[in-house]
Amino acid sequence: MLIRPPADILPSEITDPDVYRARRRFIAQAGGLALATALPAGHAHAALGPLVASPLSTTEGQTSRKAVTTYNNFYELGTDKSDPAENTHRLKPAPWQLRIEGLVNKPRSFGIDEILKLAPLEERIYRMRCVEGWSMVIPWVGIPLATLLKQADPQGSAKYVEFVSHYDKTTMTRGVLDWPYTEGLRLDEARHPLTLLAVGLYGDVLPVQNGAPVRLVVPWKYGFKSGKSIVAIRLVEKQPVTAWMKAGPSEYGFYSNVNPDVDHPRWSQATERRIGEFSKRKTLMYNGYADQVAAMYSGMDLRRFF
Ligand SMILES: Nc1nc2c(c(=O)[nH]1)N[C@H]1C(S)=C(S)[C@@H](COP(=O)(O)O)O[C@H]1N2
Ligand SMILES: [Mo]
Repeated sequence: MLIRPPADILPSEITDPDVYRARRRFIAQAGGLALATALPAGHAHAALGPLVASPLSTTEGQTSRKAVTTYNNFYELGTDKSDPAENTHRLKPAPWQLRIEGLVNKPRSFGIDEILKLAPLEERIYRMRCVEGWSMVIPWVGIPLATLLKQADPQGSAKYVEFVSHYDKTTMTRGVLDWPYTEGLRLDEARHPLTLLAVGLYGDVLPVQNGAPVRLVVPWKYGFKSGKSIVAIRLVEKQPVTAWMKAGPSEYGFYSNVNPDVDHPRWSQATERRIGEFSKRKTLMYNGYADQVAAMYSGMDLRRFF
């Protein structure tokens, strides 16, 4: 195995008094070596360097790192929850380029190291609600997507943003979905301060199974809106048709905002099971982010625009 398992990194190697050097090391890992899995809890922040704690974070208890990194949906790496963590060799997260294209005045590509330099890295603890009825609380690390979009200078005609995930048919799942995995947001949703471009979790470089090296996190929408391992961000005029909309137009709408009052045809969305808890919780409107996001949907029929 070429990549040293992070569990083998001794605390003495990562307790660096110079936090700037620690941050640079994180950048080197994220941009070059790419850690396959996460460090043991407790050593996480030493490995990462300084993170800005976000006021947007929830104070709820976090889901265990173990669950966050072994109970995943990443169909390119297999359709069982345990598959992605077992099939990380199917995706090489470095080197990586993320293109911003379409209706922008400055189309360009970013390496991961360039993305990390755009803004201070924030830790944001977000609730995540999967459309299948389970939820987690995850400490993400990233920068606002708005910061990256600004770099490309979107044109006035851009109204939506399409996100394209990496796909390699020689190593990844065939069939199931119309690959590559694509997702979409309205431009105001993409620019919303809660929308995060994540490069890490639990203080470490993003594990492959969680969407290395760069994925989207949109906490008021069902989990599938948060595309993983993104290679292209495309500004467009018309609402994109996403991979899940193609697969099941009656089950997966474009908006997919968490809404306890609008059921999925196969599942009630009124309650959820927080991974690690026994009894169910009531699902909150917009996953508990209503104060921040409800205004974007005022006047819309949420049954029609589901
Ligand atoms: N490329 C890609 N992105 C994806 C998926 C996928 O299968 N492929 N699954 C989605 C779904 S359904 C969920 S719930 C979240 C899960 O993210 P996590 O495994 O980091 O918790 O990723 C989303 N992003
Ligand atoms: Mo999901």
